Amino acid sequence: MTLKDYAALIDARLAELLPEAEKKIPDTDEIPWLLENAMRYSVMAGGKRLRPAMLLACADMLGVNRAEALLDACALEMIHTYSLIHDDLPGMDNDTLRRGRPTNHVVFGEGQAILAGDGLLSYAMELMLQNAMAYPEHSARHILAMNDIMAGAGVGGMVGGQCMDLYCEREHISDERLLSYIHVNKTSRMLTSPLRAAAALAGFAPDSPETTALTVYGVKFGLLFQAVDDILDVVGDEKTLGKSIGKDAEEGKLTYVTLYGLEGACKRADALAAEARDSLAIFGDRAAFFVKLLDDMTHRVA
Ligand code: GRG
Repeated sequence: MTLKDYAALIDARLAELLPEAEKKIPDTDEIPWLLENAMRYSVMAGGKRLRPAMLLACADMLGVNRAEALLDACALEMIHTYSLIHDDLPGMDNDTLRRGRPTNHVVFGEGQAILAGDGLLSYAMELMLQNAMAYPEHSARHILAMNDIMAGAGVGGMVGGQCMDLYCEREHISDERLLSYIHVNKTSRMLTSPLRAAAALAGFAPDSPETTALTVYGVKFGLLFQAVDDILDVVGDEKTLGKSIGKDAEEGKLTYVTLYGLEGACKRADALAAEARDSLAIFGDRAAFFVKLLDDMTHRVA
């Protein structure tokens, strides 16, 4: 299975979970049409489906029943999409283009966009809980997986990273240790949690050699992903990327490119890819998807 194959599986399930809704007064317990359509707008706008594909590919590698992992994978993509919607708000990055479309607040207004993000986060949690309840024989594994996903997305994870990012920008702080905290938490954690969650679903303990190796891969992969993101913000094509470019320089942000220069950032990305590849040794040939992913991400244009 390739990244595209996994993305197709996830797209199909997400489309079922967030169907197009008609305008009507909602029944009690029903999602209002407006909220459903605002959530659907951003979730179904495309996107690489990287995080949920990593969860499913890792589940496959470790022998987890794919059906048992699919809802968690969709939930992860919903959480990622919520973070993009909120990141684009005027109070944060104030962006008007995402996934090749006008951003959520441009179409639905700021208030509804905040709610679409909130809605995706809480809907994701509901779905993961429902999934856990459907497999009572594996409830401990599901709780561990949910913990990895929510901790990666949460206050000591992505939200914490975003908080320090806004803080550094506002206060014009360029501390290297804070930058490292921001990159690891804002970007890497959401790319590590899919792997840790899959390992949890497979029955591996959080401190097992397998989970530890996957965590190292996730962190390195995330930093590589961020380095390439920073490089593309300088040399990428807005149309291909589907989002605004040149914003980092415009806002005077501290990035891999400002820190190491363009060539240095490319070298750093190659080094991170090599370190991530080494961490997969424990899985041998079974890790082929993740080896290829490093190559795909290093050379991505979107
Ligand atoms: C608002 C809590 C909160 C967090 C925001 C997502 C995010 C954190 C910031 C976006 C800014 C940014 C460029 C982060 C670096 C990496 C990243 C998350 C890129 C977007 O992910 P992709 O490339 O997007 O996987 P697609 O659209 O393919 O899913």
